[in-house]
Amino acid sequence: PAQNDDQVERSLVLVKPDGYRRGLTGEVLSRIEAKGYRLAALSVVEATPEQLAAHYAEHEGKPFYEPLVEFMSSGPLVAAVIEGHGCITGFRTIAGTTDPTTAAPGSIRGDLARDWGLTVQQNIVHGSDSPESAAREIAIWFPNGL
Ligand code: RTP
Ligand code: MG
Repeated sequence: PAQNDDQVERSLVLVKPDGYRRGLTGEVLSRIEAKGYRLAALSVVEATPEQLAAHYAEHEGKPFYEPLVEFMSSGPLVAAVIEGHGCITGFRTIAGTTDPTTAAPGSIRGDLARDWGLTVQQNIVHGSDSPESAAREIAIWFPNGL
């Protein structure tokens, strides 16, 4: 059947330092590919303070902002651009809700995120929440283009 090219999206996915440290990068990428999304770019990086300030600008001033930035600076992370029909909403669905405690079984956070003595911020992945966020975030993590 004909596909609607308007729905081909890109989303910025991060495997956060907890996911990378625990060796879950392959599991996350495997779920993305199994779902049918394509990897358009992939990189292991240590986030700079500037990247994190830009990425989390909407949360500046919130009580969890400083611990979040500290956690995101605690080790390497994996940045990826994924591509596919409806992949922005689709990836957030396979990621599960923000809090790993209540994230549905079958989701990345529901299946893999532990919260034993950890905080809600250690939830393995990030995914863009809108086309505007995706464009903004892709420029932050892939400043030289894809
Ligand atoms: P993300 O941006 O990482 O995909 O997650 P999200 O949309 O589900 O959550 P968001 O509200 O954008 O929050 C960004 C990240 O901040 C941490 N967080 N901690 N109450 C808290 O301690 C709290 N709330 C949010 C999480 O790491 C969340 O993913
Ligand atoms: Mg978010």
